[in-house]
Amino acid sequence: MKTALVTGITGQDGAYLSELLLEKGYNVHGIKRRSSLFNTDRIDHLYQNPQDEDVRFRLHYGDLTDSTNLIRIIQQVQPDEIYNLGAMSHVQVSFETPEYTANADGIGTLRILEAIRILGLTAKTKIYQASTSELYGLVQAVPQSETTPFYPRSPYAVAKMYAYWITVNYREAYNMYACNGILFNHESPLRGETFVTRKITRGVAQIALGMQQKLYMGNLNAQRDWGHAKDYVDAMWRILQQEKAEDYVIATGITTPVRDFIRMAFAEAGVEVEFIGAGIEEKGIVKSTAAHVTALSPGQEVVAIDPRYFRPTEVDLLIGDPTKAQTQLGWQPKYNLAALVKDMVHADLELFRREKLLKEAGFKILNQYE
Ligand code: NDP
Ligand code: GDR
Repeated sequence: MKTALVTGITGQDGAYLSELLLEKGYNVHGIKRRSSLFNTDRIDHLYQNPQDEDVRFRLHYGDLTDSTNLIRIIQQVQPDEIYNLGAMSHVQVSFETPEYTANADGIGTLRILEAIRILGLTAKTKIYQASTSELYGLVQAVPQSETTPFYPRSPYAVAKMYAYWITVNYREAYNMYACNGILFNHESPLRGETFVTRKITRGVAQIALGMQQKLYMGNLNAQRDWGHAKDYVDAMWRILQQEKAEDYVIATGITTPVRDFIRMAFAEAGVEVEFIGAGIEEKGIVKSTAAHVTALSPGQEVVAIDPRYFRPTEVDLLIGDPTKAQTQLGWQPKYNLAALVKDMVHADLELFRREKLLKEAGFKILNQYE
């Protein structure tokens, strides 16, 4: 039975990966941060009492900014595989917290690699590093593959660039099995509430149920290669099961503007929308082709642009080339964009139907997020 250690286990990918590894018979250990409120909603269904027999899912308190804690946990767990998914993962927030982002996302990866070396586990422990399509940043060429040059456009992407190269360097310097999965955007009903897809599907659900009037958005022209997180965690596992440690792009190969995701999400909830207006310009660039989006029936404005959501530097276009993953890993996604949108919209409709019932019964409803 193999043992895996997952950082970022309370996040979207950590939850799906834990399910997959448990199904495959792994012992799964996860690192979670202490917080003043419970932060384990996504993995509560996997929880086992430490007192139970045959416990295969265990959590440890820890933080990627704390090396001694990482060394202690890795020494205790002696993992066959580490999936380093922990990160301050929000691109826009990284402009507000650049130093912390560099520490957790960049140096955090170094701390894991060094812990493996210090503990003499270089021959035993394989490492997966959660690298990102944000590394490509300012478009150099499309579709983006393992050989496309990087040009990061945010403190998040610059921190992840350090993590990418330190992983490659430790593989070459110490012969470690350490790999980068360069994953393009992947979403799901478990996606954090402030990422664009989930913000849209939550907004659409609330508007369709009459619980909210309008959604305020940023740049609707950005194009992303969106896949389903369930498919992408399978790729992470495959990356660590190869003869040789290598880096892989994981993507669908299809790109879609944010505007079209909005249209698809409203349509899934039975609301047809029309985009109106010339758009908003900033630094001479039209950031959005529509100033307003109106539901055709009953003619209500349902989306408006708020320039506060424009980023100081934007990543305009991402399209991945997953050929290497398809041929070498045998990886194929099961979900296309329509199936992803359907999954997310219906999960949020369900969630907000319940919220509405609670609200009508006099209970407080969930926080609204930006
Ligand atoms: P989430 O934001 O959903 O989850 C991030 C996880 O990291 C959470 O468990 C969070 O804990 C944890 N975390 C944050 N800071 C620290 C820290 N200092 N120490 C330890 N843990 C920390 O991200 P996703 O699941 O979407 O992404 C997983 C990884 O993949 C991230 O590294 C992300 O940057 C990367 N990535 C994601 C892509 C995507 O499209 N989803 C694409 C490419 C890469 P808490 O719950 O307490 O906040
Ligand atoms: P991204 O994801 O920055 O690609 O990073 P996000 O969903 O935040 O943004 C995608 C695009 O949508 C535009 N956008 C908005 N974004 C947000 N969050 N809120 C808005 O209101 C809004 N309006 C328009 C953005 O400008 C952007 O162009 C995600 C994260 O998961 C990273 O951790 C990961 O590395 C990359 O995907 C791949």
